[in-house]
Amino acid sequence: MNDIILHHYASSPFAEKIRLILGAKGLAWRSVEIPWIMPKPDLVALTGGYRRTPVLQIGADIYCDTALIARVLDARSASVPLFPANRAAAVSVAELADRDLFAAAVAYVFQPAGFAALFQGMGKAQIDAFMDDRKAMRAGGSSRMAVPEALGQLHAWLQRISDHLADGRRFLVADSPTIADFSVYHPLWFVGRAPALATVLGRYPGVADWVTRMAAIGQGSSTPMTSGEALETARAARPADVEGHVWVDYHGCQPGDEVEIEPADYGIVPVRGRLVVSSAQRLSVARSDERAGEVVVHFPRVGYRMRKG
Ligand SMILES: N[C@@H](CCC(=O)N[C@@H](CS)C(=O)NCC(=O)O)C(=O)O
Repeated sequence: MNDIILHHYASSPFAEKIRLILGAKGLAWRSVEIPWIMPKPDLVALTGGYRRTPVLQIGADIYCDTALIARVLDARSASVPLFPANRAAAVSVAELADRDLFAAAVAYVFQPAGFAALFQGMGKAQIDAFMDDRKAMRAGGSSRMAVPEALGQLHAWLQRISDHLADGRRFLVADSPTIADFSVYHPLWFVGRAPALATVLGRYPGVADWVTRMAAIGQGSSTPMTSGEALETARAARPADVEGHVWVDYHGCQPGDEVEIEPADYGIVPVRGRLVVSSAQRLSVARSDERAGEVVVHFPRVGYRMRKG
């Protein structure tokens, strides 16, 4: 009932961020493979609309976005602390990397040599479906940058990381990896999946060594679970993570108000429910689903917007 269930697919960089955190913390997890394009009916039954990857489930608590998932896992295991209090800047580095370095890495890989690696073994119809899905996902949100811009930004990031590591430190801000390391790592891991393009990393040997160190953390131990079993697990459980959060309100909301929450950048699908957590860092709604039962869907505040009514 308390199992850590990760809904993800192998080639997702943000999922790799979480898989590696699970590995670093030595947490056992259940692995639900989700489609990498819409429709994702079983995932959406749990989330109420949120479609991005990955999503973490613990019983009837559903956590969206790796910024929040990382905090939940950090609360679950103190080993390899992701948010050391005396290294608060790690969070800002992570947010920047999740947004800007990720955008640059994806845009850089989205060129013929990258497609060849990414779409290996796939037919034209599947590739077209993927491209259409991502175009639709970005409608009304941020668009993908052109390859030359992406390459320029990637080099700027790599140079900065290289300079930062030049004093011989093993990880970015502490003696062990923090959220900053995991967030900087996953976009570079994605570039590494396209060998013809990954040569760009070779020009920064200090970064390449750090990437090797991060990769060695591994993904911990997981056992497969079907999406049907995950839905059953949610249905059989009661949401547990709604107590003990101090109510912090900027929207004029009371507990129980009907609200909609959605990402502010892309994949903008509102999730509707009754607001049950409104804390400094988190917004959570309770909702009822025919197949998933009574669930609570949790979002980080940063990067999301909420409407009343
Ligand atoms: N801010 C989100 C971003 C997640 C994200 O963009 N994930 C990508 C995959 S790496 C995605 O959702 N792609 C579309 C999809 O999987 O349907 C997070 O940290 O979880």
